[in-house]
Amino acid sequence: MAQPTGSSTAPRRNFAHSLFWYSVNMMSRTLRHATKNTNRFRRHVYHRARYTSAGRAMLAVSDVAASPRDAIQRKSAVVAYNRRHPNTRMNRQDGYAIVQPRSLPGSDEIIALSLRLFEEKKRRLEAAIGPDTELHAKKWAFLRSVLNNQDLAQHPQLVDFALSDGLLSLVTNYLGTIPHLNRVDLLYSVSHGGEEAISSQIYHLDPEGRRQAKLFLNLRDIGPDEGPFTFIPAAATSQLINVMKRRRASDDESELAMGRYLDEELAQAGGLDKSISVMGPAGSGVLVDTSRCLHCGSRVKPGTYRLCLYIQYCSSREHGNLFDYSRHAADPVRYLATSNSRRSANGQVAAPHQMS
Ligand SMILES: O=C(O)CCC(=O)C(=O)O
Ligand SMILES: [Fe+2]
Repeated sequence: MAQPTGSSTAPRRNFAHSLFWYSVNMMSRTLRHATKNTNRFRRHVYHRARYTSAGRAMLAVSDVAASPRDAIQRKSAVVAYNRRHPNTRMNRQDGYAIVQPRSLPGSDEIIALSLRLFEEKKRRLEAAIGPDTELHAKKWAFLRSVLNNQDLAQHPQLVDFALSDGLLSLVTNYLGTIPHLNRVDLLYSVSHGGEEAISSQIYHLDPEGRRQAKLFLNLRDIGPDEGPFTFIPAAATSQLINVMKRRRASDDESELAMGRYLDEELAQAGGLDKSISVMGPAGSGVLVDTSRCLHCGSRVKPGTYRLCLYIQYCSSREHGNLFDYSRHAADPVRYLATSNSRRSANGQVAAPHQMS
């Protein structure tokens, strides 16, 4: 850093010069650290708020307060849309709708396309080393995202299926708003080689929003060995969580992360027999509110795999895929459902959701 000079005062000047640059470096490092910690703190507060009803209410208010015009637009659009497409299949109290094969219009073509894309990508997916962060690497060991934004741009039928009246109306009637379409993907689940459940294989609630809807559509026959998506209906979930929270409060030893519940803890609270595993042939599936229904999945046995079409609709603004919203410029409902995705333009989406 210090430039060599020929004069006798050079060593002292060099020293002062180095000291100056050292201090500048230290200062900018400290600032960088402080910003990083502030962001981490903000994320932490936000994450915690999502697991209490008071916190969720606060987030709902802050979502509306952040963009009241957007909230009003969504509300008025949904009233008109739901009037045209009434649908009570997704139960408000229990937060889910089981999908029978062929019950969603257009699903046969989408299943065929998804399987073709998976075959094309499978080899590359298996050879890939996976993401470089510890969190994503852990998830990558058993749960892999197959499609990226480019795939969705090349195969808009997938997005059109996600936004088709036959599917979207289940979500809008349940959520009471035009949701943000957040993710469209194929989830490829394999055995991670161990017996123990890790990450989202452990029962949990998702952190996004107060309500959301996720479609898990099986793309091949799924039995117990293929690690079916498994959930507890919302009404039973809230009763169980109250019981388990009370138990945890009186147990100093409990160190489990908020929003995560081990099978043993659920069994003790009488909850495991309330769980539903989504098994069946290709085309079977579930549309489920993973913010309100405890769930887990991808507990795949060695030698087999699970493949699902995965579509996420959020009531809150989240980070997900980038969709070509210009295709929907003349359709207010679809435009509202996709236009927020421009905020994800530069991001990589590596994990199906942000749970650690
Ligand atoms: O792998 C699964 O079935 C569960 C994934 C999950 O927890 C989620 O997508 O929210
Ligand atoms: Fe989840």
